[in-house]
Amino acid sequence: MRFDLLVLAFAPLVASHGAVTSYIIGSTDFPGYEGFAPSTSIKTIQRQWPDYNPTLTVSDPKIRCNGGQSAPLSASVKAGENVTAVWKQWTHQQGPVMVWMFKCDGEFASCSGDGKGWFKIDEMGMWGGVLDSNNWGTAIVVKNLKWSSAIPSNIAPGNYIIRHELLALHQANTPQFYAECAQLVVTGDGTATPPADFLYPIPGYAPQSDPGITVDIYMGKETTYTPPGGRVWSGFTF
Ligand SMILES: *[C@@H]1O[C@H](CO)[C@@H](O)[C@H](O)[C@H]1NC(C)=O
Ligand SMILES: [Cu+2]
Repeated sequence: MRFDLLVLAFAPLVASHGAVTSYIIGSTDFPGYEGFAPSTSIKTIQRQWPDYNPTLTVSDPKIRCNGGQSAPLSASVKAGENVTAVWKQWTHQQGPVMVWMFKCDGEFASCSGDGKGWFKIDEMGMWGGVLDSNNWGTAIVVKNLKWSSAIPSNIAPGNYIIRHELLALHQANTPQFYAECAQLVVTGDGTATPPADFLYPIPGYAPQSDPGITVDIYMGKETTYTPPGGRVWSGFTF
């Protein structure tokens, strides 16, 4: 009886949300967590996360990596190469995709992602002028269950956290943040680092009242949308 109730309680949540469940770099697959069981998982490059549930406020520490603090492995990627995140399931078609990085000072084990060090390397908001549409980055994730981003080609090598964020806006004024992180060793002979005005803290990369976060997409008034958290850093700043 209890068991049935639990199943009923969890089924809709599991069916309607999602998380990054693996990564592809070059021709290599890097598994992430599945089945909400980090403690019994094989070792991964992904920071552990407990469930598919959204984070509801931009100031919640869980927004950083869905609760994950560290991972035993890391993946090597050349500057300029693509990293593709894979979602086993995803259903929300309104809201931006944002991909962030954070440069670690040293080892991953002591790199928590604290401070104003997060910068965007990729994003897709909305196109076509109608917020209540499926012309959104997250709708592309529904279709492909993948998102591929290039690591800036001239970025300084080192240890980085990569963070894939889906911000679901289908509930008016009730944003849902879904973000997972993985550990990357970036190689190459680049020297670029993002200037201060591209750097944000996570949690707290914008106020909850940011129009890119708290928005009623059904109001029919707005025709443009700007993802929160500033501009994408391409690696080249002139
Ligand atoms: C690599 O990432 C860029 C975006 O940064 C994207 O436009 C391109 O399609 C990706 N390439 C592949 C092969 O997925
Ligand atoms: Cu959901």
